[in-house]
Amino acid sequence: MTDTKKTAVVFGLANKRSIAWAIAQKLHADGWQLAITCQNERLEMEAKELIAELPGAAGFLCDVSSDEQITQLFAKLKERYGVLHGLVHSVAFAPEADLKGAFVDTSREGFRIAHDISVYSLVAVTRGAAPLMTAGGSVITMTYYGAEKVVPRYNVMGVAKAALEATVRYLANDLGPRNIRVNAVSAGPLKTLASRGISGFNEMLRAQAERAPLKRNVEPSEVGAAASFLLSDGGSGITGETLYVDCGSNIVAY
Ligand code: NAD
Ligand code: 0WE
Repeated sequence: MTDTKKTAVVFGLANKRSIAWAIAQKLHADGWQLAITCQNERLEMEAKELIAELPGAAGFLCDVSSDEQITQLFAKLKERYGVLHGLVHSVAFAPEADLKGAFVDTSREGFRIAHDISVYSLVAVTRGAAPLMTAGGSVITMTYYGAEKVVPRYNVMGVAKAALEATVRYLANDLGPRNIRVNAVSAGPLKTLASRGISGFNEMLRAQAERAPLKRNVEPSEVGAAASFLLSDGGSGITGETLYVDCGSNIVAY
């Protein structure tokens, strides 16, 4: 039976609030076999307990800034699963100093790191996964509205997300002939490790809910559901797209 299951690798699990966790839970409920990766040993402790909640799921370590770790991970996945059908990229990082103050003050190193971890990593892991996606595949990444409109303090991450959305289109064009689809999910603001430290984040959530056509903030489970749709056969005609899961916020001016 297990070899009739589709297999996906998920990048970006840190804790129970991670978007990667909401996506993994939904994929597991849909019957996917999961390989879930985590950045380092420090985060692995908590991640392991979560992964244990999903029977059949396995945990791996992979720092996406390392080509060597990416190569080793996909060698392990090839050995264990043979074929991959899905990939979830839910990873971003910019140095804290570059997510405050003015964008014009972004350091060369902060710009490089933000783009390396948040954008290039999608290219690197997709290249690693593609040879295993011999029956076609679906890749998704997580983006945010700050890619297209200025969000105060999102700064270099906004520029990185713009590059990420363009990267999705170029990857989709490259891999389409192999029936590998590549899409982005643009989530409305959610309370996670990556957003908790942002000053004024609660105020942002409140203002966003008021403006949104659905008059509320998005739930992690709704992001998980959209991700599972794009990974499923239901998404078979969709590639290179950015799908908004934001209670409609992006369609209104104010
Ligand atoms: P999170 O902190 O739970 O997830 C970010 C993950 O990136 C963490 O698991 C972290 O370990 C991982 N990561 C960072 N550097 C890494 C590296 N070098 N190697 C491997 N992994 C690394 O926060 P989240 O909010 O779940 O973020 C997930 C994705 O969703 C990000 O791309 C983020 O930009 C995006 N997103 C978040 C929101 C939001 O409001 N929280 C909204 C839209 C999009
Ligand atoms: O993509 C993100 C957050 C990404 C992120 C968060 C951090 C905080 C801790 C990347 N790098 C770091 N580095 C750290 O040191 N989001 C979409 C959430 C988010 O972050 C914001 C937001 C929103 C929304 C930052 C400023 C303004 C709005």
